[in-house]
Amino acid sequence: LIAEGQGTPKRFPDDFKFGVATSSYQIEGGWNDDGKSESIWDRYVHENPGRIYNKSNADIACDSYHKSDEDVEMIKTLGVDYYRFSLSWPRILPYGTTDYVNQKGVEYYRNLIKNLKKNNIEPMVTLFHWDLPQTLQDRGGFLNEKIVEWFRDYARLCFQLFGDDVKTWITFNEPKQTCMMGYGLAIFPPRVSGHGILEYKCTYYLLKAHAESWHVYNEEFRQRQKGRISIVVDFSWWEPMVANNTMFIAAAESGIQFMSGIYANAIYLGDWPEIVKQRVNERSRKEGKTVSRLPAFTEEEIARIRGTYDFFGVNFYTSVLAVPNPIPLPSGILNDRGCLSFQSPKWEGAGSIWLKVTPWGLKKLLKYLKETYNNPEIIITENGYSDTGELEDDKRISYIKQHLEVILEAREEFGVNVTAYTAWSLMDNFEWIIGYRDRFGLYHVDFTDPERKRTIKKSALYYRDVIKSRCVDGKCE
Ligand code: GBH
Repeated sequence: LIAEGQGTPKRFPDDFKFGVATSSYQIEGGWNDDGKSESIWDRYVHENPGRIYNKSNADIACDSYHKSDEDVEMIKTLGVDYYRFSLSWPRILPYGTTDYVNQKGVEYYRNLIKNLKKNNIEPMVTLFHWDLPQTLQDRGGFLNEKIVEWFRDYARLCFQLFGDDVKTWITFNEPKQTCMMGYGLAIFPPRVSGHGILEYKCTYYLLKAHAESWHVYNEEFRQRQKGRISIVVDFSWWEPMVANNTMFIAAAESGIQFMSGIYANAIYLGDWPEIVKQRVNERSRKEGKTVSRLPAFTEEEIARIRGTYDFFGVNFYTSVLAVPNPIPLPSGILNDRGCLSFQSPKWEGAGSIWLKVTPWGLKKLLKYLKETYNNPEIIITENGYSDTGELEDDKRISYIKQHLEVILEAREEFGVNVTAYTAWSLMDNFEWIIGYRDRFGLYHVDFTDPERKRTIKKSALYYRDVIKSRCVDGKCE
């Protein structure tokens, strides 16, 4: 029954968990229903329609605000152990702070959570998946140190409200998109150009906000609620473009540290990654600055942030090739990192230009995470494939299958402690600035239909069979 001793292990152990994910802004709609206030994404898409593919927005999206019962039915069909979704901060706290709680918003999530529990699906809840209340943005957002309190208080409220039923919490999803994309490269809202200063400042406060929330959970809730809480960092695998060349190997290490390690190091090991400190401090000096562009953590801060995790949440989609970039460029995180990234034209593509199919990269990444971060328990919190929405989505099946295979291999060959896999996404949804063009769903959503009709795809049936059989082929020979 089990392919024991036949090379690649094909079967997942019974305690390995499977899930499926979404996020609030990408699916809910109901953007101003029942007292919800604007998030920075609402503001951005309304004021800059031209910056979103096809001028679309997520005012209605999948209309999950009115269809969560149907969503739960779909999740149930998959047979997953858990559903990863996010709470909309401005739906719960329209003014951003806990002075006023929007009961209608709370009720929406209460019903969803109760409904999941009733169907034996564990909720895995992300507190922040990019939709900051606009009112907090108006007060500086992540550049105001008060974000640490705002977020901590919002987190505490959520633990109070939902913590009896929610046992897995995630503070921030992909801090890179908030800090580097939002306050550095200015591609995502609030689109502030950071010039190698603000993206680091944002990261500094975000890490403190994460840590304070972890401490609140640890001290005030853990004993009674018995759950766990961590952060989710997105990693691409960085492969040296030239193997066995120290310059290229160093470029890859710098790339992964500046793009991802910077959000994990303080939490899992303490302080910024060494290479980030070295490079930014040195470059700041050369620029004639008396203070580094990278905020320095005090010893107290390092101690307070270190260890604020219960598992390692990682989103993985793709890989890049690293090339050293010795040309000194103006300040900015992409220049500080001293390397460039490319993707090989030989790699199989997907609907999204940035997404190339590289399961081998996940295998290498899992080994790297084990070795770099002291062998933490790893949960793959997102992994998925985009296309144009076909129902016979064999390429998505192949993508998921290949990634599940390497997870088994990494467990077996390197002893990596990966305990769960989350498919992104339950259904086609608002893919940020790409609008509804790139489809990641296991279910198709018809966005031209006022009912937002959902249709099951072949990949959903495949995933269901994997979960049922616990084998990547969907059956165990
Ligand atoms: C995740 O981001 C997100 O958590 C999720 O919300 C999203 O739907 C999903 O993955 C699929 O994208 O436009 O060329 O500048 C994954 C990381 C970050 C990859 C933003 C694409 C933009 C590339 N994504 N990035 S580009």
